[in-house]
Amino acid sequence: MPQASSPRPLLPLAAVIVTSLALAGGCRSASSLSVAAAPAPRTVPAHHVVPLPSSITPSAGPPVTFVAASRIVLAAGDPELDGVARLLAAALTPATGYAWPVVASTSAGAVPGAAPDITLALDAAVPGGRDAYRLDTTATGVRIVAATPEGVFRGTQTLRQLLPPAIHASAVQPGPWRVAPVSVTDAPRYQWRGAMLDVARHFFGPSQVKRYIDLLAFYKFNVLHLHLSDDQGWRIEILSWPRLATWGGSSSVKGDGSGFFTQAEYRDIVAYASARFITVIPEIDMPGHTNAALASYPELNCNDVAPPLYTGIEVGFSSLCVGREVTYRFVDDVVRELAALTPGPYIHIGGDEVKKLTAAEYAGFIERAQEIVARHGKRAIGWDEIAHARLAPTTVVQQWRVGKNGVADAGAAAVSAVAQGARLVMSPASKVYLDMKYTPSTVLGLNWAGYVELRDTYAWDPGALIPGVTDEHVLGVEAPLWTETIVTMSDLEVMVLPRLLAVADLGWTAQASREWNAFTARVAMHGLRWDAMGVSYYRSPQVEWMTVAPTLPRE
Ligand code: TNX
Repeated sequence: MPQASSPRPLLPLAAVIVTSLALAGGCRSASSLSVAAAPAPRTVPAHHVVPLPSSITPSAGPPVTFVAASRIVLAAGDPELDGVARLLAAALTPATGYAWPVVASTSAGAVPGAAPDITLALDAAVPGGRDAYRLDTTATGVRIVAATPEGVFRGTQTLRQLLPPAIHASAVQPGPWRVAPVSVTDAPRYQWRGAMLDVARHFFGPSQVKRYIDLLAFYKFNVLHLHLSDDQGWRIEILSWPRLATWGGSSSVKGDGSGFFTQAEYRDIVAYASARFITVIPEIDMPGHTNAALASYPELNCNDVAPPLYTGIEVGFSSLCVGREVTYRFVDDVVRELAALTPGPYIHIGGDEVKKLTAAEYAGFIERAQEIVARHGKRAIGWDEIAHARLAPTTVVQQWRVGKNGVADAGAAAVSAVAQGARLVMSPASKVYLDMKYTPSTVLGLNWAGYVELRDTYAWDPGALIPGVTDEHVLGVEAPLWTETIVTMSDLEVMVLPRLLAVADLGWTAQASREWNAFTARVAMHGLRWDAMGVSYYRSPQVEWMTVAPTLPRE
């Protein structure tokens, strides 16, 4: 378990300093170990916050050291902040062992207690949108203020990252629980900062999905897209078509698993995500990637014969029978039940990799599916192939395909999408597919889009990738994790960490502030955080992982 203190000289965190490898506490990467030359000096940043805030500067005054009597104070006793405060208390209690009572201040300002407090406040004047916040260390502790509870929540994640890594431990640690004097103003670049989890190829249950949500929230993601159906499995209970889950959910890739969410479990996941200001977007992939549904109901097949369950990893061989009306009753029932489970605005209709239909059949199906989604009060989103159909202006296109030059054919789909008024979520496989192997020696994952090391995920601009698509067309970024080869939570974590941090920075941080060396210097401390959380990760040789956390001076 990492300790908050270290035996080496204290580093002045109030400034960005360049120090030698030895002073930095022996941080080494695998690659620096293998070269004979003296390692290059490394930068120790003033903080290790990911994604990088808009502005984070050292401020005057002593560090804030929390103690057993520290509290979470709601300025003006705002009840809207109660949920955020309780989540923060729950995050801080295990490692500190402190009670972290949530108290309302009686007047507009925090009533100073005997100990440094965390004050949470709403102030409509904080600019930058609903995620924006300010965080300052003050004479009475740390103050986080935002126009919305969402903004305050984002600020609490920054506060967690300003505390030593041992704060994430599940048992009491010695501390001290100290925050360097700092002033943060922050707001995101994009409104869509997403991750997708494929629960169809291998099922991940409610507690595993919640564990992933915790990680996403920590890095200020606000969208969790659940890929709920595919050839190998159907993972959501649909009351009007019950065999989808009971039969379609009984398989997986390699046949080594099964499972589905009951509607009650699904609602609980949506609520858990919502408390952390993450919108869940359900995907039913149609008209292809539907073998699990076709296996469950013979009438969905043009020949009325249900195929066997499928446990391989080929794509493109299945399709709903688009000429039959029963298909649209099926789509309508599924979308109606999903819409009732979905407080968020979007239903994802898939639309990728259909090899069985003509272009006209495909477009006709997508247009009807899009109408059904609209009739149930939701906006449609689909993979970039849907741009070859007529799109409603509210439809969102998720760009995933790559070619020789990084985009190729997908460029045409994206340009067609924006010409129709649609906006794009950027998920280019060669950059943000978290199921791609990092290197040829990565055990898990696939490599059809290439090898994707941390730097490949980090070093591009979502607003400038596709010629003819400008930043105003881009809603944000989303990193899918397809699970053909991913079975356990630890498999999942090794594939997403550290690349998830690059995605967080892509979605949150202004392009002009994004710089690879500074990014990896901040990522370097997160390995200690994941060790404390008990989370697995890939020790990319592109990061000089810290082995001991820096400590703060007492005054
Ligand atoms: C392509 S991306 C797919 C998925 C696979 C993935 C594997 C997309 C829309 N379709 O069906 O799982 O590649 O990397």
